[in-house]
Amino acid sequence: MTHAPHPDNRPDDPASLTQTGRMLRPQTNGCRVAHDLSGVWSFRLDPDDEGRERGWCRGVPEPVPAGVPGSWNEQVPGARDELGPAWYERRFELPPVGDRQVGIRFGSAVYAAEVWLNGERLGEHEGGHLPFMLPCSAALADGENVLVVRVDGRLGRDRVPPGLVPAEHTHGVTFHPDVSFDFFPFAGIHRKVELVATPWLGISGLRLETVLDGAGAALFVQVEAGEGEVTLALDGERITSPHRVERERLWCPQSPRLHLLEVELRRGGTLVDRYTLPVGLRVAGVEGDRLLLNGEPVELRGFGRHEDFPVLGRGTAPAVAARDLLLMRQLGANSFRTAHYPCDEETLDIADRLGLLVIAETPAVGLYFADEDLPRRQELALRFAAELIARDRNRACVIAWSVANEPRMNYPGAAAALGQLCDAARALDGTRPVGYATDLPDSPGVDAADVIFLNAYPGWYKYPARLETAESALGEQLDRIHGQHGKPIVITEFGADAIPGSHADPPALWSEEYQAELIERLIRVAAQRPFVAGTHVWAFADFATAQGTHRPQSINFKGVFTRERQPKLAARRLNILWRNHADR
Ligand code: BDP
Repeated sequence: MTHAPHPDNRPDDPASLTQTGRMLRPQTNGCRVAHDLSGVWSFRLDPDDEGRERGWCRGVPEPVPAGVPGSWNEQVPGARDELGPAWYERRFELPPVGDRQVGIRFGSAVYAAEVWLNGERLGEHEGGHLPFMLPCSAALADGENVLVVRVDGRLGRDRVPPGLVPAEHTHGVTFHPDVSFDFFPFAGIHRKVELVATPWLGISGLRLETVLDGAGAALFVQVEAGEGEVTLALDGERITSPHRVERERLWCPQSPRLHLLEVELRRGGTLVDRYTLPVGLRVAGVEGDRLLLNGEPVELRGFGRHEDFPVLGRGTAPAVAARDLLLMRQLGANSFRTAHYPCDEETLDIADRLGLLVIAETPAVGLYFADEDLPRRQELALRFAAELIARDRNRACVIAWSVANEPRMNYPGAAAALGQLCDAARALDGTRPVGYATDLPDSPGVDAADVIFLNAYPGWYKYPARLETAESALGEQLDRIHGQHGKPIVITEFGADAIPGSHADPPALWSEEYQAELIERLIRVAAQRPFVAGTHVWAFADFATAQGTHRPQSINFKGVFTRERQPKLAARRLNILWRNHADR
């Protein structure tokens, strides 16, 4: 255990709080304050991008009310296809923060945010779906404070995920707005905003690692903190690092036990800081062509899941997350992928509690490797992977990292770029398998992954309406990939669109029967192959896309549930297939 002062953790160093914010999620206890600023904010679109010049950073004129968290697109009438910039304002009275360093932490602003407090610029952050903290002690006023945020959701080739991408680097479909990925580019402040007060030179970082050790496991705890004495307790009992635990206390889907870890920092006998964290102890890894959890082969059954709900857009709500994850458990699923970006932290809290195994994905969907802006996209993809790993590395539920989804592999530099992303993730966290979801498993680059995450659509994009051909095609593809690489394969996407209420006997494309039948058949094909370590149906629920001629109602209907979370036939079918698994 180390508790040397973190070099960044200096009271006068603005980077210290940024770093702290990334690594330790805010909490309120006797030493810390996390004051939620969610609620009704003031909002104004700025399509001509004139707000900066007009000084809106001091207060937004003629705003409309808007809910935070939430996307603006389905919330503000007429704003559906507007991607910004837009301005948000929130006034608040300073809560009693005492003599602590204060920052403002955003769970996610899509795509880029610039922040002012009382007219003073606090900083900016690029990239959605990941938290950032901006120190603000010096800008705070005692009474009313005016917080202003400019959010820019516009698309660009120099962004990740990229937009406005030339057709030869996309799947060849045209959307409005012009995205190269298959979901609506919702914009806004999508997650909690908190005013965070923490002790100066307090606890700034925490890193946990569980290692199998004979009949049990050892938990290693590394604490970064200012000067002083650090103590640890697990479930109320003092421990030191490493701490041995018996096998029955390990976390797994059948028994998602969480233990309360308490970290305290004292100086001269006085309590200076305290941080608590519910932790699950478990070990994830790969051996040969098997994916292992706590040293035993594990099979993932579940879904790819978007954060998407009517009116909220991509704004998160714990009730929606709870319903989704409870429905997954009810069906007998044990896993999901956070496609195609990191999910909200409260969703991961629920996954930890329910024993769901999560493949956590970065926002790098639709990467392409043509020269234009390539270094910038790669730099961002690397940065976002690092931010994701810093946020989620202590999570029991997160068992693997996916560093990209369906990168276009038609450029010579593609394989090397993917290799660099996988290596970077492994260097930051050597405790979880790394991969990327690919629809092109025969391209070079696949060997960079520890697990092959395969997206495959036999019976839909390939061999549509031909159920038997779809089965044999998937079987052949799986055997070929396995023969070439000898690694475990998780089928991270397969499925078919089903328009809710559309029925056909015999099953036909777009009907609920066809979707149910195809999913069942392909799961059976996978089940015959022990090296297939999982099947994730695409998708958990229907979700909004940009407008395009191949997306009726601007919805991707591959959900097993509707966008409102009502079941289609496939949900019942999956329940029958999955209900007898021991780790339900
Ligand atoms: C895959 C993509 C996913 C799409 C899906 C589909 O990874 O984002 O939504 O296809 O077309 O290629 O439904």
